Amino acid sequence: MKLFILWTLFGLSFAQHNPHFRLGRTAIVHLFEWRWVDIAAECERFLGPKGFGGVQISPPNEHIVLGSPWRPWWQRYQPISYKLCSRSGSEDEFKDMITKCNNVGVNIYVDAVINHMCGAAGGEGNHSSCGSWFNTSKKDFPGVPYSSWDFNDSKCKTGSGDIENYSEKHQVRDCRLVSLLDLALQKDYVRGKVAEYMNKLIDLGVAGFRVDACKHMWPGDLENVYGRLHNLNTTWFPSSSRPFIFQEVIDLGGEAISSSEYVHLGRVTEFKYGAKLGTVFRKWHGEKLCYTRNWGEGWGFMPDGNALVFIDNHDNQRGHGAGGSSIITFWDSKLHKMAVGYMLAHPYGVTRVMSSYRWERNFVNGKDENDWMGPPSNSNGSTKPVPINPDQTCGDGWVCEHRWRQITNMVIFRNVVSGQPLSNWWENQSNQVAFGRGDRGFIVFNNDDRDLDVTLNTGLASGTYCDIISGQKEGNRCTGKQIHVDGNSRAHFRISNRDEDPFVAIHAESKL
Ligand code: AAO
Repeated sequence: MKLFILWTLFGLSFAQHNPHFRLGRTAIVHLFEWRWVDIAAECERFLGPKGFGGVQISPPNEHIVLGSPWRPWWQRYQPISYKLCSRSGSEDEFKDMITKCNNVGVNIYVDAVINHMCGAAGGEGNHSSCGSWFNTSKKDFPGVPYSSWDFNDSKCKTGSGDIENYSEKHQVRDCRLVSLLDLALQKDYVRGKVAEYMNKLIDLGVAGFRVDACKHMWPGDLENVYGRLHNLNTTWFPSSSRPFIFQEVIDLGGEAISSSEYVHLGRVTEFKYGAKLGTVFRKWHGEKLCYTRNWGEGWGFMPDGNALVFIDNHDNQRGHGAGGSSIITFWDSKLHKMAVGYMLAHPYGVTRVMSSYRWERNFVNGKDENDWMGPPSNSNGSTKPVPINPDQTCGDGWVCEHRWRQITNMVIFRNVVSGQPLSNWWENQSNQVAFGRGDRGFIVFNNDDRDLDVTLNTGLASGTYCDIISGQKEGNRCTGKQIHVDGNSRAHFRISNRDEDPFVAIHAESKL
């Protein structure tokens, strides 16, 4: 019996670490604030053909609508009910997206906001994305329904009712995060409602969840909710597949709650990854790229099999959440391409690429006063479509980092080298490094203030390869630099520090 319990516990939990990527795919893209119809089109015209493994979508459930035309992006982190109509579209559009993406091998991961409902000052009325009425002073959400019984306030011991001190476990989990009404997840009824919402999504065909604000929920409560979840829909996934779970826990060290309390339940966002790699590529605090020789656990990150990694996310690219000023975003495009390239080449973790929209930044005393700005919108507040330009970039303020050639091609690189160990490390004891992935791929970075000119062992078979950073292989032609690998696997690399992209990457399928 004991063995059986152990088996079910471990069997269940470790299964939730698997993203269930299809067709040898390896990377997730966060299409932040995209509409469902645009995601469906993007799966068919771009993500499927280019080998992306999945999309993290913005929360699909009903949320508060704040002002007109104010509508900050973060209104979607204030649930009103679990009905599937949101700024991104209707339930029918949502279903259509899941079907279209699944049919081209691209998984959908839902951003699940289950720690709380809207802010305490949300008021009364039906200013919500499906028009459900609610009243925050009575804590009444008939759209679910939740009533005042279903919230944690009686457990919270702070004067304000909000979290005041992150070094006290109980208040982080029982009080309100920035005044958001905190759900009582120890209650069977609340657990049931949350699981019902997530199961509806699983049955529709999603592959898993980014679970928002996990630090603010007790691991035991989450374990109970996850334990109630259905297996994935067998139209697209093998039978008995558990949903992929990746939990947002910000752990940069020094707080009462650490990510290790959650790793048995699913993967956890490794926030140290982007913060540290940002410091390295910016060369702050004496950091050098050569110090990443033991990148991963060697840098104090969580075990590889538990980590979900990213260079920036929707919070820290605009000063929310955590990570600080070292975070490298699309605003620093040259460094961003290199850092994302490094992440995708390196074997550690399940990788997520950010895809953003541009907003007008307005720094006052170092803080961006426009950090609230929502996605490109029409005058009635509805989100604009994502138009595709003739050169395949996106228009109307959508940045589409995932469509930048260097980043798309590195997503393909990661697929090609999947399963191969890190090999043939080289460095100049400064900011020039190179490494391979077995006999499948090789990458060289020059982040120094001088040129790189060196002959290296690549581990690749002899032949001429097309560099997928300066160009790519098209038919049997290479639109970028060509790299010649000799019979001893050696190749000569020249990278000027003044190059638009001072890195070079080749792989088995970029061979001419
Ligand atoms: C909005 C308004 C609020 C208003 C509220 C309710 O901005 O003024 O009170 O509505 O009306 C997003 C936005 C929020 C927004 C919210 C709801 O970011 O601005 O509030 O929607 O609309 C903590 C959580 C983490 C959370 C992060 C933003 O732990 O879970 O805050 N992220 C998720 C989402 C996010 C969303 C929510 C959660 C809520 O990704 O988009 O909020 O659903 C420390 C702690 C972290 C903590 C940060 C920020 O970080 O460790 O746990 O994150 O502080 O409070 C150093 C430390 C580092 C520390 C950091 C900052 O770097 O090493 O650990 O300093 O102090």
